[in-house]
Amino acid sequence: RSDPARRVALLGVPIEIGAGLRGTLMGPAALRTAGIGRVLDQLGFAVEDHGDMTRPALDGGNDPVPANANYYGEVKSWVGAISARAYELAKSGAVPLFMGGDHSLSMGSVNGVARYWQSRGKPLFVLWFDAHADYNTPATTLTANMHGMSAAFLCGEPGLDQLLGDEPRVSIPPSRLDLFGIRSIDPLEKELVRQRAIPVVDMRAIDEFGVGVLIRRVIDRVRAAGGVLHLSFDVDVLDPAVAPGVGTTVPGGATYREAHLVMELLHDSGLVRSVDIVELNPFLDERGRTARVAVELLGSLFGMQITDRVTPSNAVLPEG
Ligand code: 6HN
Ligand code: MN
Ligand code: MN
Ligand code: MN
Repeated sequence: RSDPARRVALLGVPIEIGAGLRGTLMGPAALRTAGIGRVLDQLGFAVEDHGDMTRPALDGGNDPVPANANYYGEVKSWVGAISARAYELAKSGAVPLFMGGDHSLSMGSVNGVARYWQSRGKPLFVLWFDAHADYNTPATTLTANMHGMSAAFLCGEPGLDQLLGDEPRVSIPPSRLDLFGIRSIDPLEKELVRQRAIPVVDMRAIDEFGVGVLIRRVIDRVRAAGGVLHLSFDVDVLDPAVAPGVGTTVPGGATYREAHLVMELLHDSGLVRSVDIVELNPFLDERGRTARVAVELLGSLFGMQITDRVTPSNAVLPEG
């Protein structure tokens, strides 16, 4: 229990203004109600619940507000504060689990953990498990919603350059971002993803080759580089029949088992060091179904198994 990797630090990040619909601010409460703490505890983790962040005061900075970035000032106050918390939690040696909140929170969480791993000289890879690419900038967006810009921001795309305030900005090389499960991408966003040569596993690839082969390929790349992995899990990657409680449903998503297999293989890899769970909107959910599924999937990510057995020999082996 003193092994740091056996510690999970929960942090609620009740942000909702990055999305087009209100309600994700209830996400952390729903995840707790669905039993996230209990599940991790039963798996043998020491669970530290750091509570919910409070809405930061509006940043006094007087940088010009970019066009096409809704609630820029509010998102900016959140993101700088989230990044600072993320850095500290990663440094503490626990596995931070950032409970959103909309996906704009990842601009802070990933930046903060990336800063920590940079200081340790370890390459950080980011697995963006999402129906969407979130690779818009103020120049490409059709909605101006900032949750659609997080991945692009993290890869250093221009247009939101003062967003972190005093917090140092760490850019993720586009080759270390994996867009996984996507099926909705805007025209100029698609062009940018192509130009940057971002690794993409879209739903068609999952249908053709199977999710197991494709996630193993991601894991192998991280391991070969001696890296660690951040999972940014947008629950809208799941099929809306499985996870109706999200604001931006897209048909044709991951099935219940496809998503579990991703989580199970990620667990077996031993490479995941931090996690976001985002876009859960309890206001749109049906009898807590989506919150419950999200917690079950996090259970698999942290080691819940159907039968306790070693990973089959065609799989990557756990680290260490
Ligand atoms: N998410 N591409 C759309 C937009 O508004 O830019 C959707 C973004 C969804 C963002 O789900 O995290
Ligand atoms: Mn997203
Ligand atoms: Mn999404
Ligand atoms: Mn499928």
